[in-house]
Amino acid sequence: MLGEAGSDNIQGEAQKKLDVIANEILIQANEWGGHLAGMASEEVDTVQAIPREFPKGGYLLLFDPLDGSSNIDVNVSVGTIFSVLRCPDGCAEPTEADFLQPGSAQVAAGYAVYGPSTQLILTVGEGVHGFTLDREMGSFVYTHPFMTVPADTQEYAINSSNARFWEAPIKRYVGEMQEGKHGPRGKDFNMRWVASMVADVHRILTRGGVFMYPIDEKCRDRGGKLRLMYEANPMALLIEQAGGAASTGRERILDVVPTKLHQRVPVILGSRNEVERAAAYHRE
Ligand code: AFP
Repeated sequence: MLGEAGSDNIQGEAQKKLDVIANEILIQANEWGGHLAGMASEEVDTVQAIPREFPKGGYLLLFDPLDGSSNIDVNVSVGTIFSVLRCPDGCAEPTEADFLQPGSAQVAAGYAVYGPSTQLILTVGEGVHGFTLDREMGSFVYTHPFMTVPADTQEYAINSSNARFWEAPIKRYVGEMQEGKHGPRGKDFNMRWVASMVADVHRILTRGGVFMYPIDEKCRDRGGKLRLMYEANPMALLIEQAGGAASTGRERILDVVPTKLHQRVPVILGSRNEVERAAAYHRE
């Protein structure tokens, strides 16, 4: 089950076998239900039509079938991220243009995290709700009503091996946190980085924090590292619904108007006061 599948996805990244399998499972599980007009997957370059033999509905589903795939071989948490949009009127055969809606248009978003327990975290625009898989019953139990992100935190998540490539505002923001209680912030900060966005965001929804994948010199040409439609938008909706904030550093993520399906953006999200501070440093 593990290892390379020997093929590349649209982003030019090697696909793991589990990425391919997860993608196929999600398509097969969602194509026949009658709710969807079309799907788009991080692992597939074009939009995924609903086969003719199945009924169609009014929604578009976007997903990252297996986020954090570099963690598969080392048995660390991975997850599935999804976003739901309304299909514009008269959208019988949706094209890429029908999917290019800002994150604020999402009608639902969520993720499943495959960790010590399997949890499904969901928003339909009325708070964030968590469900835990009971393997004996074979169903998800509603265990975490109205999850919230505290406005302040002393924990941040960033891949600091990229520090030399960061822009000045992020260097300043992270540098001040690293100076701890003797620096301008006057308090010590803790750092975590799982390299599965699902797991990092799940920690923030559980105990607060700020997650960053900013633009840097390595990913500037691509616009960032994380994908707007499959990672940034669904996570931004969840975080905002939980009382946090989500920014590119220069604008609210949910306001970004996409120009292509596999677009990438810088991401700063989590505890509101920290995200606002990082955005203020960008404005300066
Ligand atoms: P993959 O799913 O393609 O492995 O990427 C995971 C991810 O998009 C996101 O989940 C992580 O936060 C981020 O990449 C980790 O990136 P680095 O390996 O550069 O730290």
